[in-house]
Amino acid sequence: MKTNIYRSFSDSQAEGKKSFAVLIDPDKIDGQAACMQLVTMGMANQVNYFLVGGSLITGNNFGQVVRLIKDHTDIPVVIFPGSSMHIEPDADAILFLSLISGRNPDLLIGQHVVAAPVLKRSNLEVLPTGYMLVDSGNPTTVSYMSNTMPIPGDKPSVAACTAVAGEMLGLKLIYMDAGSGAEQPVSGKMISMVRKSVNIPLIVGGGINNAHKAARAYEAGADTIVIGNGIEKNPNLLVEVAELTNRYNQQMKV
Ligand code: 1GP
Repeated sequence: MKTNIYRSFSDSQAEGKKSFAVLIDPDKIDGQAACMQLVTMGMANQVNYFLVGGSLITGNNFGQVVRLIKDHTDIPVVIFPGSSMHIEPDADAILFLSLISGRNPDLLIGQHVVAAPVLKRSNLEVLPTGYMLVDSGNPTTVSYMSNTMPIPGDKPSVAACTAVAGEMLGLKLIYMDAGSGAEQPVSGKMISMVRKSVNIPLIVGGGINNAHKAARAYEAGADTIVIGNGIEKNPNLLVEVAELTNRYNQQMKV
């Protein structure tokens, strides 16, 4: 079983380093040129990961987007699947998401059973991930599509207990997500409480649409932040957050 990508998450966490993942939604990216622009900017600014996926993918260019990125950069490509159909063997790894904030058995274990034999035959590194949706003020695509109730944004202890349970079940990453385009990102208080409660790497995303919010998530204890929407609207945000990430990591060396 491959472990390289997981090791990069856990080594960074152990060293106190932050990492930055750019999410590309194949449905939203406006053609090859726009995708290439992000790839080029990602390389120039040492982005750590490209995540490819989304909770509702209606087009058929998922594989094309993965291959385009893989053909032009060594930055790892990690699938962020919306369903068991989103498996692309040309990627490096897949977040094997169990939606532990919800009580929908299909997203806790059902789709995984369908995906397991396909993943077993593939060369993808499987990253067992406790996925936690957090209420952000407005209904997001992911909360609607998953038919689950997100964790209330003002209940950090519920989030912490959920994350601890995920870790005890053997999940290797926790991903807290306010949902793509969320009005409010996950609060610093919730991030900080979850960070203190578990030892595994913590990914945070949803609604981080400026460098200030990115800094707040890092300060609160996120090891990795994911940005999609904000970069779709303003590609220069990629540069700003990459600089922020590098600044954090330089401080760690002092
Ligand atoms: C969504 O966490 C990701 O699932 C990223 O969210 O698109 O709001 O950056 P944004």
